[in-house]
Amino acid sequence: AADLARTAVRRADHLLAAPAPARLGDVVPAPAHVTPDPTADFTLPPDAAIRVGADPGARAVAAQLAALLRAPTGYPLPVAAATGPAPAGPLTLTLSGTPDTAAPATDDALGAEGYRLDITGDGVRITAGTPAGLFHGVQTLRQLLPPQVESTTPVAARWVVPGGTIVDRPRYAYRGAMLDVARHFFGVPDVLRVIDHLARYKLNHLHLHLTDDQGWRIAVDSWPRLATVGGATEVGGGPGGHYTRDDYRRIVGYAAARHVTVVPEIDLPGHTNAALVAYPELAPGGSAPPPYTGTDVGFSYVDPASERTYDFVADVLGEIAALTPGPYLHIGGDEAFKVPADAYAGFVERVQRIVAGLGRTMVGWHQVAPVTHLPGRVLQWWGTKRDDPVTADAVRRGARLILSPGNHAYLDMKYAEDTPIGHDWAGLVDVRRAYDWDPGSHLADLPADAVLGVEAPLWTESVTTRADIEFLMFPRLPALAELGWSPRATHDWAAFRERLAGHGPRWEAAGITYHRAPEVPWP
Ligand code: TNX
Repeated sequence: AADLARTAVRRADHLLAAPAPARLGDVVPAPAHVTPDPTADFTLPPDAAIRVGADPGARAVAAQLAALLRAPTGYPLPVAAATGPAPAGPLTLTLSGTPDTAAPATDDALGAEGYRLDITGDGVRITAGTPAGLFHGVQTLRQLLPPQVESTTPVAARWVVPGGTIVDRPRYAYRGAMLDVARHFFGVPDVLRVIDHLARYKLNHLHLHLTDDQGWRIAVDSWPRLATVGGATEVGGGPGGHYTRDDYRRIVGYAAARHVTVVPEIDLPGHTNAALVAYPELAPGGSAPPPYTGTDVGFSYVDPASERTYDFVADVLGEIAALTPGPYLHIGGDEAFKVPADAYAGFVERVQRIVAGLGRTMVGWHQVAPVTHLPGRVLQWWGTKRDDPVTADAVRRGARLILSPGNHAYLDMKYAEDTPIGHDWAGLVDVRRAYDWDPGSHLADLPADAVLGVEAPLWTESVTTRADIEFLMFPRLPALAELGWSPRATHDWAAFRERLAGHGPRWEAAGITYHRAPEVPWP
């Protein structure tokens, strides 16, 4: 009865709330092309059906759209097979043509992830060359519905979407976030929820920092003590934990269903204290260090002079690659302060051949830049300056970049002096700072096409709960997502903060914790 009463109150609240129709351009990340038609708003009728063709990927997106809408509307929303060349709406998903991934971002070339959204008085049609494009189109449609669409229980609302056409595709192919599950361990449900957050803002890569001094978080059959011993610690002395192979498969599968690619990181040769506790034979000198639960960096490393180390690397990366469908293996490479430069270079060169032998592309933090390297290598740049000659030189030698400037993209930086968790070594990163930089021109002496994309890392030395994760991600993750997706011509802080403000009620309805940043005009 108490539940019913609460539901009744909630319904009444929503009926009283002034209807705030979204404008067609009120989308984060900002779409490439928006053509509103105020005469063509569409209202979802209770008997609406979703039409979709035979392609299994498209049908999966239709099922996701139905699930998204059923919860708040209470409508049945059957998914019906489209018959004939022009299936009748009101909600239609169409997979059209072949994706032309090489074409420039024009209206008629939607590329691998673009979509077209047509809203008229009669219905809504999403057209794309790929299921990923349809999925991104659904995320846009979701934002154009009233905020109550985020409710997980039925609410009374008028389900109106603004009329017009959006034609949209991303600026960069790589748009990601990183979660450090090593400093503090986060279980599968928390990771799946982070994937939902990424998908909502059209981010398409989840980088999992799986190993560090304080914990090893993934089961490896050939070296079982890595997880059972190396996984049993975390910052602050908590119990830690690790993913079984099935856990990891579940994460990868859930991500794939949301068009998110998992990028696993095994941090080498430094940041390896947990591995050394589990297997002292990997340590220089061969003796086990004590487990580490503090927050210093740079003191540990696997012995680059020992053949056993390369057996370990090949076994671990082989097993991880077998579980990971995506093209990337991230080998870390940061802050190996105790390893002399030539030994470090030799180690990274050998590891990158192991990665290439597994048919994967190596990603490393930009500390690997000076090393000679195989074609296609990706560097993740986390500097705080506007120029980096060593990285620029690596780019001239063929490397490509993922940009994660610490003073703009790091989600573990505090928003302000009084932010209760987080770091400040790269400065304070408020929402404006997270938004006001241009990946295309941020680093000097780089050709624009060297930039593969952007990523927002979240290190978790001070992050212990799901609410902590969300508090640091929202609203900075949407800011980063817009830099990765939207054409530079749409970049405008004043407009962005208005659009962002409209997401506060959505996050509240979805139960997402966020920082009510003072520079955003929340309703
Ligand atoms: C530097 S950024 C690190 C991490 C820390 C982080 C804290 C990078 C590649 N390494 O080990 O967690 O600073 O902000």
